[in-house]
Parts: sequence; structure tokens; C-alpha cells
Amino acid sequence: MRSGRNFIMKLEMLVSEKLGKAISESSNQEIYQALMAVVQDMAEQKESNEGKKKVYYVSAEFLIGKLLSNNMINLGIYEDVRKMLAANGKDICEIEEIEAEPSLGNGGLGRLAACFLDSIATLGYNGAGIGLNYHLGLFQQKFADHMQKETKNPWMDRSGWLKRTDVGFPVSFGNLTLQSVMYEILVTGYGNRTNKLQLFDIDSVDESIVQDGISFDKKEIAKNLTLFLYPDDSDEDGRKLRIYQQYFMVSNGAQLILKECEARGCNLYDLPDYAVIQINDTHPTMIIPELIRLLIARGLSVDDAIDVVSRTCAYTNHTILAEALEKWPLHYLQEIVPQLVPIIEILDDKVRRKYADESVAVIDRNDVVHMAHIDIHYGFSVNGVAALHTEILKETELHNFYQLYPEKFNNKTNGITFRRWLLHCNPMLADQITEWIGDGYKKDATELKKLEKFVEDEQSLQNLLQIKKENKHQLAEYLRRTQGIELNEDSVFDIQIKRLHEYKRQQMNALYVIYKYLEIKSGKLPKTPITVIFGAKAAPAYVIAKDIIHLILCLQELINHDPEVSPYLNVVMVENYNVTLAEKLIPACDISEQISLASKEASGTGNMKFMLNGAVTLGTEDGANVEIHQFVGDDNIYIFGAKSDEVIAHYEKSDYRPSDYYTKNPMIQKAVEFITGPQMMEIGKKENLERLSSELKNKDWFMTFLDLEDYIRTKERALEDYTDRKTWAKKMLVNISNAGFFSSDRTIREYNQDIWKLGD
Ligand code: 26Q
Repeated sequence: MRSGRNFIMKLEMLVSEKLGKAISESSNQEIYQALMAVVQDMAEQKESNEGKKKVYYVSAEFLIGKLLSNNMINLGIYEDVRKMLAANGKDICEIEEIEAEPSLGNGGLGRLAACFLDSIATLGYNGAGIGLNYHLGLFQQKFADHMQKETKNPWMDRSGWLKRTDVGFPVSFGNLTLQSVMYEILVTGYGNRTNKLQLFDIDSVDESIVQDGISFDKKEIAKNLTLFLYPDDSDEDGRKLRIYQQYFMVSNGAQLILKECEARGCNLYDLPDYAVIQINDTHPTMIIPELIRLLIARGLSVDDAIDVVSRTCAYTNHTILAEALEKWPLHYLQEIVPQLVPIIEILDDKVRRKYADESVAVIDRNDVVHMAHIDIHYGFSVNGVAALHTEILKETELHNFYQLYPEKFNNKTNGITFRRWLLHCNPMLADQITEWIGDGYKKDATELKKLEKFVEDEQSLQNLLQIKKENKHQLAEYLRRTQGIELNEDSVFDIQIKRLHEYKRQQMNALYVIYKYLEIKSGKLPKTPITVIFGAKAAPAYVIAKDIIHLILCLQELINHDPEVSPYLNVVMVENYNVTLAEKLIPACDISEQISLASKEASGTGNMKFMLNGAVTLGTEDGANVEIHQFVGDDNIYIFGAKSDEVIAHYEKSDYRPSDYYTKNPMIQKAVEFITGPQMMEIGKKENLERLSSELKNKDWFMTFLDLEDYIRTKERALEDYTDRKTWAKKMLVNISNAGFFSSDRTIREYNQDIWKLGD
């Protein structure tokens, strides 16, 4: 039995053995290292390569977050370790803080890949993640002069989970051949097997070429190949470096997959019986021509190679934003990966012989290669990540492909791992749920539904409110200690945390803040104070996104220092939003902001994390919000704004004019004019504020003004409802009890049933 006094004593022995001295006499840093080593030993014991067929989840991003506590939870030892440390005068939370967060992802797509690895291991499936080991990860965000500044994040020295292997492969770029090294991170499932995340790298990467901030010479490929995640692709050298990275990732992946399958006795014609490759968006698409190339080199005919690969690869689409669909000029590929060009030409030629429709071509008339088109023609499955998203792909974005291959299209609504996003980040709530319904929900999330019977129980609702209050207190302490931020713990915590993008409409939330500020100034005081919390990184080259951050930081300065307003309204923008911060923010949230322009957010996964932790969603009918709405019903979510059909119709007819709304609505006008008014100008920079204001007034590509009025009205209604604490607590409970569907265990079971077919 892994619990009780004996086990705690054993743990203490294991850790002190690694330390070579008593725990009480060791520093937190030393204890972190020792615990990590013990956890790694235990995870290794669960390593398994069983199962004939294996899924390879190939992704340019794996946003895994800190690993120590998560692994301890999955190994079932967290509580005992906590007690053992406490008995030795050590605080587990302080030890958690030693660990650096690996920053190997931008946002949703990378975090999804991490949740999936957890669920694949938890369900006992044979699988691995394949990606790149970015030395400096995604940039670290600093605020100075109310602006975002980027600095590097050297996470590797302070993490320790990466294990170098002696596996490596040659990868050629024209005349340059680089020898790779594979690193591994163990991914241990909840009470089940341990799988691996396999990250490729080269030894010649030179971190010293990074000058101030995150700039570096993009031409020295041997020194910079895996230096950063998605280097700035606003210039040509940046875009080329992306192709180098992608090919390096997939060539290594393809060589590893063939090696492993051959070792298990696969003759290459049977590859689909041994491997299934899930292509996470188009970033790994070159794995298709690369595998075809490798199979031909091993003696298969061109047609057989294409057939085998097409039955092995499946593609997930994560976006319908046109600018995010990858297209590469053929001459880039000719320069960087000339060996793939003849293959891609064959793939194009086959499509052109079969289909006259130019819109489905692999290489278009301008000699641009459409990566998603390769995936759809030469993969056996195409999936979207929420019901609405998949419908839009079928009806609009990929309609011509859907007509050719209706059988390939399927939906897999995203999910999140409840181990990290409930058990780890909200232990108080998890314990309370266990007290109410037992711990079956930890393995079968749909059991949360049993919570609904407490919805009329006064005491249970009180408990729920008490837990929220305590989590708000803990967040306040954390932000005070780490960022010097003061929160009003008695206010409503209204939180929008996600990448900064115009389609996610942080600017609309900022306009609400201005509206509210003006209301308070005019004497209309809210019943409950509000704290509007933002967390977001903007891509370094995304000018308007950075202007929106500037606006929010200026509002924070103005409002929090205004003695008339700050007792009722505060704005907080947390610095360097990442997985670790999300784990602190989400359990403390009252209102979850999911306000993307309908049709633009493929799914969202933050929405699910908030729901699970008892926040109520304020959102549009977009992505997975639609499904959340269906589960909780009208009374337990605040839905507003134009529906996706209306939005799509506006785009099709090009008939949206921001001025139509701006000039007719004095409230909108006042709020927008405030951006460039004297108070803001005194704090902020004219150039940035004017650019943002004019972008909104003249373009407003994501239709902020279309939804602003309804947004404000609906948010006010939510804030009013919040004052009836008991009714609000019911809404919280209904949200938690309906969150089961959004477990990534459910998502992964569906991937396996419909796509991977791994068997037992
Ligand atoms: C493409 C070309 C050039 C440069 C960069 C890119 C690029 C980089 C990152 C394109 C897309 C991404 C990331 C996309 C992403 O995170 N999408 C999110 O995926 C989540 C998981 O499915 C969804 O929940 C979100 O709705 C979706 O936005």
C-alpha cells in the first residue's frame, strides 16, 4: 500500500539517500533535486512499450508546465510527500517554486498536446510525443513603461527533467547535415503507465548568440536551430528558420518511427498496423513527404510509399484564421529541403490529375505550397477541435475538401486533464468533491454529475463559496509576494487569460473597463467591487496586440491610482502569464471571459478549466463555449453577441463597418474617445494609443463594436446576479458537475476509437 506511516518513512529514506544528509538540514534546492530523482525512479518503473500499435503525437509545441507536483499526483504520492516534508519542517509549495516552467509552447495548441500526453498515459495507451527541445523556449514577458518587453527564458538549467539519450539521426538541409540528439521527458499517467515525450536537439546550438532581448542572427542555422520556439516570422529569415525547425522535427520523428517499427518486426508495408501519426496542426506536415521519401529509399515504389503513409497519418486542424494557415513558397523549400520538392511535386501532380478544382491543389499557381492540403489529401483523418469548429470547416473553410472526402472529416472536442486542472491546482475543491461523491470522479470524470444533487443544499453551497473565497485569498497572497500586486479580495474576480489576439477581443474587455470607470466617475457605484484581471503575451511582431497591452497597462495605472474609482474597480495585468500562473488564477475566478468573435476561436480550453473550478462563463457562442452552454443550460452561463452565421455572413458580404456602430452609439463613442483622451495621453504613448484607436474606428476586423453593447449589458447582468450569493453558488455547482465531458480522457478515448485504433 502506498500510504500510511510506513510509506512516509520509506519516502523519507529514499529522499535522504539521494541527498546524502537529513532533509531538515537540506536546502529547498537540494530537496527539489532529490525529490525529482526519486519521482523519476518511480516513473521509470512504470515505463512500458507494450502494445503493437503506437500513436506518435507530433507537435511543434508541448506546453507541459511544471512537472514535480503533477508527477507526484499521478504516482499517487503527493499527499504523503507533503506530510513527510512538513514533518521535516519543509513546505512543499516552496519546493514547487524552485522548478522552472518549461516554456515549449505558445498557448492552446501546445497545452492541449500536454493534456493529451497525460491522458494517453493515464488510459494506458502506447504513445509518445515528438517535438523539439527549444533551449530558450517562448520569451519571458516583462512590463516597462507600460509596454511588453521580451527576454529569454533559459528554463533548462532550472528544470532537470530532460534526459539526454544516445539516440540521434542525421538530418540534411541541402549541403548541410546536422546530427541530432534525442532528449526525453517521462510522462507518467495517473495510476498507470509511463510514456515519453521525445524532444530533438543539436549540440551546436549556441545560446550566447542572443543579444539584448531575444534578437539573434537568424542565418547561423547550426547555432540557432532549436534556440527559440517560433522565432519571429515577420521577416524572411525568420520564416525560413521555421522551415528548418519543422523539417528537423519531422525528419527525426520519421526516422525514429521507422526505426521503432522495424525493431518490432514491422515490414514497411504494414506500417499502419504499427504506427499512427497524429499531425498537430500543419507545423509537422512535412512528415508526410519525408516518410514517403524514406520509404522509397528503403525500396518501396512511389505509389506504395504514398499509400502506406496516407494510411498512417491523421491531421488535426486548430484554426480557421486564414493568416495562420501555413503556406510556403516552393522556392523556400527548394533552398532548405530540396530532397522533399520532387516528392511534393508528385503529390501535387496526383491531385491535379484527379481533381480539376484549383482550390484543392497542393502547389498553387503562384508556386506556393499549401501545407493543410497535403494533410487532407494524404492523411486518412481530418478533425476539428469542437463541434462548431468542425461544422465550419466542413461547411466553409474546407468545404471543397469535405465534398471530396466526407468520410475523413470528424470532430474531437478538446479536453483538459483533471489531474493538473483540478487535483493539483485546486486541492481544496478536489477534497470537497471527494467528500461529497467519493473519488471515482478522478478516473471517470462524468461522475461529477453526482454533484447536482447538492444544488439545493444550503450547507454545500456555503462550502463551495468558502473554497472560492480561500482560493481568492491564496491568489492575492501569491500575486503580492511574486508581482507586488494588491488585490481586493472582496471584489468579483473577472478573469481573461489567453494569448493576446484581436479575435480574442481583450480590447472589448478593456472598453468595458473604460465604460465602468466613466460610470463610477458619474456616481453610479457597483454593488460589489470588480477586479478585471488580464494575463496575455503578444507575439513580438504583432503591433496591435502590443498596443492593446499598452492600453490595459495604462488603464491599470490610471484606475488603480484614482481614489474615487479604485474602491469599486481595479485592473490587473499579471506579468508573464504562463501555465504556473494559470494554475493559481483559475481556482480563484468568479467570471470566466471567453469573448472571442463567434466562429474564430476553434475551441478554447481555458473555458473548460474555469468551468471545472467553479467559475461562470461570460462568452460568445464560439468554439467549445457552445457545448458548455448546452451542458449547463441558459441559467448557468452568460451568452451574448452575434452568432457565427451572422459573423460569417458579414465577412462574406464585406459589409461590416465599425463606423456604423461607432457614430450611432454615444456610449461606444465615449469609450473609444477615452483611449486617446488627455488622461490616457498623460500616462501612455501617443503613437500606440492613436494607432489602436484608429484601428478600431476604421477597421475593427474582429467586430468589437458589433458585440460591445450586448457584452456590457450581459456583464452587468452577471455582476448583478453575483450579489445573490446562493443563486450564484448554484451556478458554480452546475458548472462543476457538468465539466466531466471536457476531460481529455474522454477526448483521447474518442481519438483512439475513431482514429488511432490502438487496441488494448
Ligand atoms: C503559423 C504560421 C506561421 C507562424 C505561426 C503559426 C502558428 C503558430 C501557433 C499558427 C498557430 C499556432 C497556434 C494555434 C493555437 O494555439 N490554436 C488553438 O488551439 C487550441 C487547441 O485546439 C484551441 O483550443 C484554440 O481555440 C486555438 O486557438
